[in-house]
Amino acid sequence: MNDTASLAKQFKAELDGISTILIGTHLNPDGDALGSALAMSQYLNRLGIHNEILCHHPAPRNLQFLPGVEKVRQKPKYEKYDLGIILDLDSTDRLGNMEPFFTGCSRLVVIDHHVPHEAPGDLRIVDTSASATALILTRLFLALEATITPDMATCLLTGIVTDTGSFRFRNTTPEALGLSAVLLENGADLNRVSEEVFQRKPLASTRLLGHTLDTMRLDCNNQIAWGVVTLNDFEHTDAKDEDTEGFVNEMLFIDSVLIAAILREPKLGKVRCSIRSRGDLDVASVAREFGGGGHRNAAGCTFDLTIEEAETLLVNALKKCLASC
Ligand SMILES: [Mn+2]
Repeated sequence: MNDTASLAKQFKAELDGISTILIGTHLNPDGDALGSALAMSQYLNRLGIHNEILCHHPAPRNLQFLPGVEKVRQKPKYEKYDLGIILDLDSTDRLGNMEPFFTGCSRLVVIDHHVPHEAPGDLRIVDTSASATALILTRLFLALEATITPDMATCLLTGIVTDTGSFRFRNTTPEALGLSAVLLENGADLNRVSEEVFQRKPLASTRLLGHTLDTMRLDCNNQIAWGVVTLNDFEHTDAKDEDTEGFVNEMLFIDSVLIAAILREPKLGKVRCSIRSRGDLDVASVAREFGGGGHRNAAGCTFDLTIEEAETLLVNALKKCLASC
C-alpha cells in the first residue's frame, strides 16, 4: 500500500500543469480496457482536464452500456497532447493504429497488470499480481482520495468482473473482492454489469457456438481441445468476431480438457487465437512465441497465415506446452 501511496503521488505530479490528456487502451478492447479508460476519463473530467479516449476498435456490443462509452474514438482532436495514459496493455503496438498519437505525447503513463514486454512509459504503475487494471486504478483513486462516482464505480467494477470471470478465476484475490465491495458502496451496479457483459448475446453468436462445438477437435487424450471458426462460418451465421467471446471457455469446461483454444478467421489471411488453460500450464508463453501475450491461464496471439497453417503451428506448440508440464 505504501507503494501505491508513492505511485499516487507521482501520478498526481504528472497531472500538474497539464491541460490535454490522451487516454488509450488495447485493440479488441475488453471490459477491463474500456472500464479503466472510461473511469480514468471521468476522474480527469472532475479535475477539469481536457481528455480524449482513443481505441483502435470501437466498443464491442456487450460494453455499449458503459457510462461515457460514446467518448471512445478512433481519431484525436489535436495534433499533440501533454500527457498520454495507456491502460491494460504491455506494449505500445497493442494500441494498433492509435500508437503514433501516444508516442507523440510529451510524457506517457502506463497503468497495467500484464507481464511487461517492452516496459514503455515515463511513469509505470504496473502490478502483475493485480487481478485487473481497474483494480490498480481503484487503489490509485482511493490513495488520491478521489471521489468515485457511481458511473466510475460501474466502469471499474466491469474491469474487475471481466478479468476475474465474475470472481471465478484464480486471480480473484481478497483485494479484488474487497475493492469490489468498496465500488458497490460507491454505487456500482453489479447486476447490470453481469447481465450486460455475460448474459446477453445475439442469436447468431449462439448458432455459431453450436457449429464450433460440433466441429471441435481434440488431441492428447482429450486434454487439448480447439475450435476453428472460418470466414465461411462467420458469413454463414452472420456472426461477428466479437460474437465468439467466451467460446474458448465452453471447451475448457470439458472435464478432461487442460488447454483449450479457438482460432478465428475474421478475414482471409488473418487468424486470431484465444488460448485458455487450467492450473500451472502457462499458455502466455505459447502466445508470446507467436508475438502475442497475456496471462498464464488466458492468452492470445494473431497469425498472418491461412487458418490451416495457423492451426498446425498453434496445436504443435500447445502439445509441447502440455508435455512440458
Ligand atoms: Mn486487464
